[in-house]
Amino acid sequence: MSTEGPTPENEAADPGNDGGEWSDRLFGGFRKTSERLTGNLAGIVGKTRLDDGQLDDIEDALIMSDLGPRAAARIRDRLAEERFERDVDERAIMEVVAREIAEILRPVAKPLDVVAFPRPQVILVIGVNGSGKTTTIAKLAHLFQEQDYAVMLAAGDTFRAAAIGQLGVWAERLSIPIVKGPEGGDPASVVFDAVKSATDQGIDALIVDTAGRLQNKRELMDELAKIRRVLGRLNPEAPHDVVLVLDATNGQNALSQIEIFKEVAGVSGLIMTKLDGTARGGVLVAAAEQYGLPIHAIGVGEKIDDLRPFNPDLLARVIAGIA
Ligand SMILES: Nc1nc2c(ncn2[C@@H]2O[C@H](COP(=O)(O)OP(=O)(O)O)[C@@H](O)[C@H]2O)c(=O)[nH]1
Ligand SMILES: [Mg+2]
Repeated sequence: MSTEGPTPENEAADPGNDGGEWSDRLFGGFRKTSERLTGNLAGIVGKTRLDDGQLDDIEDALIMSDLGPRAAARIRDRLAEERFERDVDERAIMEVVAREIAEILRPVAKPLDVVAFPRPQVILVIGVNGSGKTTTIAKLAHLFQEQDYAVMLAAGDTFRAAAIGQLGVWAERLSIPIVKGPEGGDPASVVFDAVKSATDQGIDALIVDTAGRLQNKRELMDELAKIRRVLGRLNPEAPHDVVLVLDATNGQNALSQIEIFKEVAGVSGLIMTKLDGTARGGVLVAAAEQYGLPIHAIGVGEKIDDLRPFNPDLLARVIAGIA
C-alpha cells in the first residue's frame, strides 16, 4: 500500500478522481507493473520511432505485467505505428500505452445497476474461497443502501459455519436482513426462502453468497445448478446477475477461474478484488481483452467503502504509471 498522498499532478490528470486517496492506493499496487514497463526504455532519446528491439522489450514487459499476449501485441502494434513528436520519451510512450489500454477496458465498464422488475433483483455471487466474495457482498450491499435500495443477503455458503457467521456480522453491522440456513444445509433451500422473504418484504436487491469449493468441480456445478433451478422456478429472470469475484493477486490464475466458472455456473459480470497492493492488476486488461465480460467494480481494500466503480480511463493511466 502506498503511503504517499495525492499529488497535484495525478489529481489534475484524472477526471474521475475522488480526492486521490484510493487511486493513490491503486497506484501503490500497480507501481511494479509500471516500473517494469518503463525499465527497458533506455536509449530512446533522439528518435521519433521505436525500433523492433525496443518494441520487443515493451511487449515482454507488458506480458510480464499480466496483460496477456493479445493485449500486449495490440499495444505493440499501436506503438509501432506511432510517430512521436520530436523525441520519444518515456512519458509519451506511456501515454500511448494508456490510451490503448483504455480502449480495451472501456467496452467492459458496466456498473451493477438495480433495474429488475418485478423486484427483487437476484444477484448470485460466485468465486473460489478467499477471492473476496463475502466482503464484496457487504460492500455492494452498502453501495446499494447508499442509493436507498432495500437490500437482503442470503447465506448460500452453507459449507462452513464461519462463512455464515461472517456474512451475519456484516448484515448486522449494516442493519440488513439476512436469510441463513444450518451449516451443511442445502444452499438452494436457503435461496428459496430468501427470494420468498425478499419478495414479501419488497426488497430491491437480494445478494446471494455461495461456496467456492473448486476441489470438487462436479459438486460445485451441481450446487450452483440447483440454486439456479430453484431461482428460475420462482422467477424465470432470476438470477439476474451472476457475478464472479476474482482476486487480482492470483494473476493468470484468475483467467482460468473465469473459464471454470463460465462452465459451471455461467457468468454475467466480474468484480476484481485486492487491486490494492498487488503488482498483478494488469490481469484486468487480459480479462477484458480475452472475455469481454462486463467488469462492474473493483476492490481496493478490506473496508466497507473499498469497492470502486470501474473507471477505464483512470485504471489505464494507473497501469501505465501516469495517473
Ligand atoms: N486488500 C484487500 N483485501 C480484500 C479485498 N477484498 C477482500 N479482501 C480480504 O480477503 C479475505 C477473503 O475475503 P472473503 O470475503 O472472506 O472471501 P470469500 O472466501 O470469497 O468469501 C478477507 O481477509 C478480506 O478482508 C480487497 O479488495 N483488498
Ligand atoms: Mg465467503
